[in-house]
Amino acid sequence: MSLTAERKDSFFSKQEKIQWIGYSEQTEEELGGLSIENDSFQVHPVFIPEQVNEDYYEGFCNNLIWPLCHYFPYLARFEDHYFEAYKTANKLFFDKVDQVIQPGDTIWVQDYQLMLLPEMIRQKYPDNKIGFFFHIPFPSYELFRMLPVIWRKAIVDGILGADVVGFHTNDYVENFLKAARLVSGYGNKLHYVHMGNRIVKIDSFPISIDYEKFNGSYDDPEVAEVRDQSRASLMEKIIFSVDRLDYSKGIRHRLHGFTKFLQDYPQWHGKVSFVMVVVPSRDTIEQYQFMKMEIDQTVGRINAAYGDIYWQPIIYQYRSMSYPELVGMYTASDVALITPLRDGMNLVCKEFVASRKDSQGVLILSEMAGAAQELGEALIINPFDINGIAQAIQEAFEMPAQEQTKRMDAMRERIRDYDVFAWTNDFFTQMMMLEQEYERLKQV
Ligand code: GDG
Repeated sequence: MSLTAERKDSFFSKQEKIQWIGYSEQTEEELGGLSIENDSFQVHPVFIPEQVNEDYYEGFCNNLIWPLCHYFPYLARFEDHYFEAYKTANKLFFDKVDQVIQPGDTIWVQDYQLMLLPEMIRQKYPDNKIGFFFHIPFPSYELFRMLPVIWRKAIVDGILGADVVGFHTNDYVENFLKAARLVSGYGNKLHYVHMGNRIVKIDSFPISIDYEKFNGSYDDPEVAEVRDQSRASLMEKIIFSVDRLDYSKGIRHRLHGFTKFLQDYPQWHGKVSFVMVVVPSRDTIEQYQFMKMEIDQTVGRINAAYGDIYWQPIIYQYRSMSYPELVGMYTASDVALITPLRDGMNLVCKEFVASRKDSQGVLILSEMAGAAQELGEALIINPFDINGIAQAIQEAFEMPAQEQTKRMDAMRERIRDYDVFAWTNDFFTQMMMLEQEYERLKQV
């Protein structure tokens, strides 16, 4: 995490150097003892043997937990060796924590790859403060219960090794509390779970972005150049989307929605460019390769059916963009079209809004993204409703500038007031205040 100088009030900037523990793609030999360290943090690599990592990361994490939590249960694969590898990998992370940890250290564990780690740390270090943050949706109990009993109990108990457990939205909090009650019998009072001699707070912390960085980039010359060039070379109206290649992001539904728009509103033929950037991700998994092929074919079909020698409706790129290109496109676009079928939060929509220093542009956002709960001024759509997507594009294109400003400013203010630094501070403050807060609530 990088911190800007302006945010001296940030929790981390008042602390000792951060010890960052993370998986290393390079082996110990390849890394050759190289250590990454600067004034603010020091990195400690965790080496996971290739076979373990395949079953752990591609297996348990991406072939099971990811599809289950994103409501794609038919893609979930339940293999015993996945869970064994998951335990082994979490233990390797624990071993590294064990080498680095100091009395009084606060440990912040991130995401679904490490759900067993908080409890492992708790058992050996009962007095250290531990936080856990879950970046993807925590699913309804009916999906969670598809996991074998031993696995789901290990996950709930593993997470509850923390003092504070954070999710993006209240819905995910409620889902987790229900799982904790039904899987392990833990009741809660006002989102505090009682674990014998300690309490765990379960709460929502909607993750955010570095608002000032995106807002400030508007005037960056490289960003302005991309903006100017895109506006000059693309059509009158520009729609933009960018996501990792993933079935949860609703890329195919978006394409169907755009096709319906072209069918229903022919007045825009020759006047709209849909710039769709898909960033390669997990492309060793068969499901992702198949999806990529389908996207390629659909884009080809749409361009062939509607385009002509002067106009190509979809400009499609399957590779990542540089930061100036990304913000250049955020600020050149009339519409950001964000249609996930499920998304823990979705940062792209927040970045789009923060980048719009000109207070123009329309955000079309899926109700299935955690961010929709904060960004009610967007045009909220159901990504499965193809007609709804088409109508929202039409509404966005016709929205008066004044109305765009009103909606955009309301969203910008909200993101500015709760940026990623506020998010971090919020989480750490709750960890530090846990016991006092609990005592106070008991009096109420
Ligand atoms: C997970 C959850 C949750 C993407 N392409 C390029 C690029 N990006 C950057 C975006 C944004 C990030 O990657 C993507 O964040 P998202 O939130 O949209 O999605 P996930 O990767 O699925 O993240 C999600 C998040 O965790 C945080 O908790 O919001 O729900 O799934 O920052 O800007 N950046 C550049 N070029 C690209 O081509 N420079």
